[in-house]
Amino acid sequence: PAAAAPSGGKKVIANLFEWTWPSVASECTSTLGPKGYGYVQVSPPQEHVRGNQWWVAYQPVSYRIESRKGTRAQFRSMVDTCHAAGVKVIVDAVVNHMSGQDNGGTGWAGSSYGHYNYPGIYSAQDFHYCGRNGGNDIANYNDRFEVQNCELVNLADLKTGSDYVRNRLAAYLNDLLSLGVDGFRMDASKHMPAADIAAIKNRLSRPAYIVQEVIYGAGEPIQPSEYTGNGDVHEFRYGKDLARVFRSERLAYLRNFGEGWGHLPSGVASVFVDNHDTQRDVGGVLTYRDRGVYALANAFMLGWPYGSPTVMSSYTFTNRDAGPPSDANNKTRATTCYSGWECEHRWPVIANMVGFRNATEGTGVSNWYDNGNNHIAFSRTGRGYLTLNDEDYAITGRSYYTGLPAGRYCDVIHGTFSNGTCSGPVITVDGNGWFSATVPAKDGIAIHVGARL
Ligand code: AAO
Repeated sequence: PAAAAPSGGKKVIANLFEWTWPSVASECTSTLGPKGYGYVQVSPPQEHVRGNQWWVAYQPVSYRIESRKGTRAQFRSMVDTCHAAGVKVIVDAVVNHMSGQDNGGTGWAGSSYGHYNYPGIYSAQDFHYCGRNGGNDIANYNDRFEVQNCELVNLADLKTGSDYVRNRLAAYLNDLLSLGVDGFRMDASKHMPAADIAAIKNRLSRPAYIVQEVIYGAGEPIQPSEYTGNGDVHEFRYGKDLARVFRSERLAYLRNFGEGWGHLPSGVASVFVDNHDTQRDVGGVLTYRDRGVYALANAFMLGWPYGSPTVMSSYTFTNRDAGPPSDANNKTRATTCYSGWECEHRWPVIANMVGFRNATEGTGVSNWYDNGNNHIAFSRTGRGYLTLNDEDYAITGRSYYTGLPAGRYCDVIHGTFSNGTCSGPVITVDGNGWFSATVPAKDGIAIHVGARL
């Protein structure tokens, strides 16, 4: 399904949520490329309704590439810059609906529109009107018809079953492909039948990576597994389960994390510790607010061979609707990390574990060890070794069997490897594949063949 994934396996995605195009471009060059990220996922680029909230981007008004994130020229230049840095670009594609404004208005780039009228693009006949719940809104997720024919929070629901709408949506996506885009996150996929997404995908001018947003809901009739024929699907259970394990259960339970937990098949699962919705609306996931534990959870995700991982990059917020820090509106200046922008993708543990992921791609897990509680360790056969200690105490002086070639390895949890040197502790693996070390409380050690001295 993921026909356009780069050879040698799927690469790590950084989700630069709400970053402007010039900011994304400079981050590709300075950080994403050098750290080995394979993709950047960017916020919806089409013209949207006006407002300061982040979610205005999810209310399309036209398909002009003209938005708070930047102009078409800036978008194109960003794609080119990221490609030059070895980073592919995934666009958050809002194709299920248009705006949710009852009285219409003027879009970001000046296009006027009505709730069910987008001049030159869509008119009244192109939308669903389900006539339920005192209007057209979805109320009952246990009703398939309603979820796919009513409106998600008042957003004018496109008739994705019609040829006209399919062609128009494909034209938008093909325009993005012509600008060099490599893939799409299909927003609100649950609200479109899988066959409609397939029909749009079939109209694309070339293969593209597809990942669909279908939030798993226990007992709901529409299941994530229905969509795997089109490409990858976000596995929302992953972040929820991982948070529960770190917060109130035992890391030892992770030994079969993924399919063994009823999650989607690894080859089609898109996973993350949190995303822009879960960090706001669904209690219980780990986020940047959890600092060190969040870094450890991401280290596990990147170290564990299940699914295709996305690293979330957020901005600090207290109000769920609040847009990003002010420099998002300044399209000429780079986003400033650590001043309102959390930049989790730059946190040393997370960024260095991207290198671990790349160095261990395609290998399985062996030499699993756990203490029955919150200390775990495993090899990525012949390529790397990760141990995490989520106990409240240090594990001192234990020996670990890695099966790795003898040598001196950079501990990439505590140091960065570059130009043959390690800025942190060096782990020595002996001729039999063992090393001894102390793992502090709430900490870890990671070594891999790509960071060997
Ligand atoms: C804004 C205003 C609205 C206003 C609207 C129109 O907030 O008041 O009516 O404008 O003017 C984003 C924002 C919205 C914003 C919207 C448009 O989040 O606040 O509305 O832009 O600007 C469902 C969908 C899923 C969707 C999610 C938010 O299935 O596709 O709702 N996510 C995407 C984007 C999201 C975006 C949109 C879609 C729209 O990622 O950012 O909205 O483009 C259950 C169901 C899920 C359902 C959730 C929430 O999930 O299973 O399908 O998601 O409920 O309704 C546990 C359960 C799980 C449950 C979950 C959450 O995990 O296991 O079943 O909790 O409760």
